[in-house]
Amino acid sequence: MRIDIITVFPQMIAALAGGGVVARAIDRGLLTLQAWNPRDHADNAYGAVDDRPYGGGPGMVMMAPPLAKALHAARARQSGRFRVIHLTPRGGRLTQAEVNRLAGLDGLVLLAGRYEGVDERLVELEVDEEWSLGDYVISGGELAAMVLADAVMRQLPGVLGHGESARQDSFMTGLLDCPHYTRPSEYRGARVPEVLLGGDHEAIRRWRLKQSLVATFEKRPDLFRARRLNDEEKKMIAEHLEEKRAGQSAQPAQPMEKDNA
Ligand code: 9D3
Repeated sequence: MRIDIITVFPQMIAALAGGGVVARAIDRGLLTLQAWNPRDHADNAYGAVDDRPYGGGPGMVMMAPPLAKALHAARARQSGRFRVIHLTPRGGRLTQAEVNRLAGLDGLVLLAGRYEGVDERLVELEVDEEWSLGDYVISGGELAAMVLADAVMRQLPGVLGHGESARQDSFMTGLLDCPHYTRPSEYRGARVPEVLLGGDHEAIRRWRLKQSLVATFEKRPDLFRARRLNDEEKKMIAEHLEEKRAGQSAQPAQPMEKDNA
């Protein structure tokens, strides 16, 4: 795969090649990564790539011409099936399903904006898709582009080690992961759950599945509702609810948490 990133902070992208799955993919010849700086394509004497917004208001807007020139230079290096993707808070929230789809392409051109955003005409003329990481504000599109590149690369065959690729990622199964433990078997008085110390693989499978189901039920009701349960899983959740009920009546009622109002 080839990934080009359009950014006024190409140094940030260099961090991607310094370690992790992206670095490994580059080392193995599975990925070519290149950053393109619109500043190198600015037509004014100052190398300015931003200007004040028409209509007034705070901040600056990235100008279309230098972005378009950087984008066209990147496009010229792409081949096969590729998409131009703008990372922006105005995009839909990126999901594993979209990441998997993008991993099937030959290349990506990622547009990382700064300031208040990018001139909309550049988006209309050049961009195929717009994606956001989620409903919180970060300072620019670079970190989002790096997250997308990492998520896509780990889906490519040969990028992860055997142990890692064999393992199903939790968002693939629709459940949160179970908790993990390693040595020592006792840490600050807390023991590793007994079932994990024995060799009963079926008991371990059931324990992990129940932990995953309960964590998803308690922390991610949105994921839980979207997932169909089989009979074994329904029993585990029923057990959990019974344990919770029993646990509550055995204990004095918790004082209600103070709200922030
Ligand atoms: C109220 C105006 N702000 C929109 C929320 C302006 C603004 C803030 C921060 C415009 C751009 C940015 C920089 N953020 C990104 O480029 C970005 C982003 C993000 O802030 N959150 C989640 N996903 C992404 S993807 C790119």
